[in-house]
Amino acid sequence: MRKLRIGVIDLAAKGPTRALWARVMNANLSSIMPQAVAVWCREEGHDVTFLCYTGFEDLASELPPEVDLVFIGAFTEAAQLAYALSNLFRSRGAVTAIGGPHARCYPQDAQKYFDYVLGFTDKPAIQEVLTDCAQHRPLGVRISAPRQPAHIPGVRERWDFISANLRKAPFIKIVPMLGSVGCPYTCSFCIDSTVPYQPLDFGLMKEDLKFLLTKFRRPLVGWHDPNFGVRFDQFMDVIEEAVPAGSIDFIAESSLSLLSEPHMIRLRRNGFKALLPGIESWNDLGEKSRTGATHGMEKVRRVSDQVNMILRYVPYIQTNFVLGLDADSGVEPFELTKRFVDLTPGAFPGYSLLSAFGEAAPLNFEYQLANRVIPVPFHFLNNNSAMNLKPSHYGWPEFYEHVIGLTEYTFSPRAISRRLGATRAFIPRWLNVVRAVSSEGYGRIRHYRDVFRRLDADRPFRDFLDQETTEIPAYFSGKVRRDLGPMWDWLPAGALEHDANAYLRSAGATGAPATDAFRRAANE
Ligand code: B12
Ligand code: SF4
Repeated sequence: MRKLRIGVIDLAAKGPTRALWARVMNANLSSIMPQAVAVWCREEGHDVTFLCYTGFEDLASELPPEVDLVFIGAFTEAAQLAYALSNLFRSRGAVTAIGGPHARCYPQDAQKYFDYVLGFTDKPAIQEVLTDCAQHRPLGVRISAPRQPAHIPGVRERWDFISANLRKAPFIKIVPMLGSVGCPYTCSFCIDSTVPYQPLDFGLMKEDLKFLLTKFRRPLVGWHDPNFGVRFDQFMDVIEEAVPAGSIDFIAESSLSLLSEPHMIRLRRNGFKALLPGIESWNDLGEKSRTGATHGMEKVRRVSDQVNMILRYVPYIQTNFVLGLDADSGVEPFELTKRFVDLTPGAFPGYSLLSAFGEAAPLNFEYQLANRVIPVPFHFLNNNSAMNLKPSHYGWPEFYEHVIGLTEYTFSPRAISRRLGATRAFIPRWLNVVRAVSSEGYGRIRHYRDVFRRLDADRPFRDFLDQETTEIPAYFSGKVRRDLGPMWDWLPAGALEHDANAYLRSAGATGAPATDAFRRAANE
């Protein structure tokens, strides 16, 4: 095989930003897989240039100049930027490939703009692209490994790329690691509900943790596992056998059901400093928090007690909620969340607007069947900028009024100062304040107020959200244009639109959800 010049681009941002929170965090949002792809390409003997775009670089000048093949990793919010980049690289004669959450959720759309669209990705899948390395236009080829990979290069192998990213992080430097893929639970709204749980190589994890102690005085590891600690004791054994207790700090996303007091004791001993459990709703999704049939205020008290208990063991906790779920109606869910904020002042609540990311989850099939999905441009699909599902029990103005009320309550001077008072450690205390006064708190309040105003004043915008037209309103296109800057000129015609029911159509006559996992099950 000829030696290829390969570019690997990790889009951790969707466009330029100056937000303070982004300055602190964006370099820490780098993904593991683009680094893994870069390692695999080098192992095959190719020249690799790697770039993680965090929104602070001059993208045009940092792009790898002469390449035969480019891999781009993108979330859906960065899809339009990815499409523009692909067009630019194609104009220079390169072949392009996309992988990551967007490619998994919207493969049919990505095929229109890339030569290769990767689903589950392992080394053989990358080798297939490297061997073929040809133009596939107008429709790209879809390549997917039969399942999530059993081996992903560890920190030592990815170190060149990790260290280059972390040089961009001003003071908090999070090393991304992965201990498992998939999840044994089956929450139908989740991309991992159909992906079998699979721990990765424990030996490699131990080696990586030891390696990190040679690089940092006190490393900080962010576990990217969809649900960290499913095999709790095994994971704790790995950490305890690898490094002295408390020598590495850890952050993990874990379901509330795994965060019992005995587990918290062990997590604290092992250096866990931040946890991100999902609460989602007071009326639904009990499976995830294991609150079963408990609803309403009873669930608020129970969850709040548990979160306050967790806060005795770790200094930082972000509790995630989904707003606009079908089980919710009226003002009650929002008022219950305000009570949670009162009862749990040390927690940082993360609010997501209900979103259906293409074929991510089985539930999205039902949303499309019911014709509820709105083709909001990908650029806004990040759980906050816009919502692509009409809430079933709220009109838009009523819904946004509640969202604004809750966000204002959560980031009021009173709530911010109570959070400050209830957080013990220095960095978490101030991180919470920065988050609140930057893009994640005040920024969102401004944005939601703008949306609320437009629901009344901007007819094309409202008609689009009401599914009376599919014409993209000027509000959306103008914003994409501003955010993409010079890259806007490279956005292919029609790339702001997408088929919101592509999943439904791809399932065809069988009526079966067409996620990677369903396809695999069908093939076996
Ligand atoms: C860990 C995680 C995070 C971490 C780390 C993010 C990161 N940059 O990697 C944090 C907490 C920072 C995060 C933030 C966000 N996240 Co997140 N996150 C996850 C989570 C739980 C696990 C993803 C993971 O790493 N899995 C392990 C890897 C190995 O598996 P995988 O992701 O399935 O990837 C496979 C393939 O897609 C492919 N692949 C992946 N990347 C690439 C890249 C290339 C080049 C190639 C060829 C292949 C490839 O190979 C992998 C192996 O088969 C998923 C939910 C889930 N359960 O998957 C959500 C998820 C990916 N996140 C999501 C969202 C929306 C966000 C946010 C926008 C939320 C927000 N408003 O802030 C931000 C965006 C951050 C950013 N721009 O970087 C959505 C994405 C939907 C979408 N289509 O965009 C998901 C799917 C959750 C959901 N809502 O359903 N997230
Ligand atoms: S527990 Fe979390 S990761 Fe697992 S299926 Fe449910 S939402 Fe997804």
